Amino acid sequence: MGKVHKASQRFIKACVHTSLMPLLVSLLLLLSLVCECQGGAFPPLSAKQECMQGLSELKQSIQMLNHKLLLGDWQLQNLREYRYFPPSKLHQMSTPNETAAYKTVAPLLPLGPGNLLVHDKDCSELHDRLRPPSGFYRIKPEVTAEPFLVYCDMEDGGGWTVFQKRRNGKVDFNRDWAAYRDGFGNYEQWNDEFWLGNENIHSLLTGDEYLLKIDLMDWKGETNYAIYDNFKISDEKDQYRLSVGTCSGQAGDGLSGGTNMVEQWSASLGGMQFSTRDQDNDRYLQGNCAEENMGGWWYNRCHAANLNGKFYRGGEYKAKNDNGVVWGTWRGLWYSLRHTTMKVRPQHSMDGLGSGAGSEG
Ligand SMILES: [Ca+2]
Repeated sequence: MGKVHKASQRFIKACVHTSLMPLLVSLLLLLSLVCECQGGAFPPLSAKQECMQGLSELKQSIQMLNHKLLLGDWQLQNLREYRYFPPSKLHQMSTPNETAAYKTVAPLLPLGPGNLLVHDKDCSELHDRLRPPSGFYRIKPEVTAEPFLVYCDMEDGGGWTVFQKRRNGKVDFNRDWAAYRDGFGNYEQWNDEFWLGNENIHSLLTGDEYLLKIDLMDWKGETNYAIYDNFKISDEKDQYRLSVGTCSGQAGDGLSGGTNMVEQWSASLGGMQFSTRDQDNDRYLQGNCAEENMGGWWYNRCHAANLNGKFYRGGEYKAKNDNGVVWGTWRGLWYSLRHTTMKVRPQHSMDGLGSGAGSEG
């Protein structure tokens, strides 16, 4: 009991310090359970067993409270950091509906380097550890690499690390190799658009087998999705070559061009290297797919899916090339989607997979 008692005292001090009184009350209840165990109400052997069980529950409870404390610290830090965040700026940047939705989103974390310990290699670890709401968090996929900020989708089964998001066309996706390598876009509001960066995505997918889920929404608000297992991209030396496994989901296998062999010959993206307007690694000899389709992508000759393409409002569009935000096996090559999300989660955490309806996080 001595060690536990000292630990409890330290913890009680911490609780009082951070005003976590309700947590303290539950801790005390557990402490009293341990004391009852020692009161001799049971035969000697049974009493010892009960005591050990109580102790183990107490330890678990302390661990859980520690996690809550950590999350509380993050939130407190965020409040301090953004106390003077001007509401007028929010109104300028979004419609009233979007502003209302923003208020329900998770707190932001400070963007600067430094004082926060980063525990998690991806959003699924963070989800398992703390069950926080969707929002921006810092992760550290590789021990030797610097942590970076990502959007974690904690709906739809939870634990999704989001690496691509289209919502409103505010961010230009027609960018060069360096931009796609390093990442671009905004990381502040729930509906901000971004590309996490090929280097970060590669780092994220290293060391585990990942499931890729692609959430789509058209301009009528209808949603659909595709899931691929064994999603990987290679490193920059190999031009971030795409590798995907089996496809499932209702939106069709856009990354392979569908079931038609002829289309697959030109549009199957598995095995393709990444191309941008200034780095043509596609199989289209007469030109540069990235230039024609206005985005960085794993083009073949060229595609049946172009989620980094040009953002057209309203859906159907006319252009010289099928360069919209396209998922051909669902809405065709001449329909540009309104929302897209590309996100990953380790395959071993499949058990909690959501309905497949997707989330608008
Ligand atoms: Ca070419």
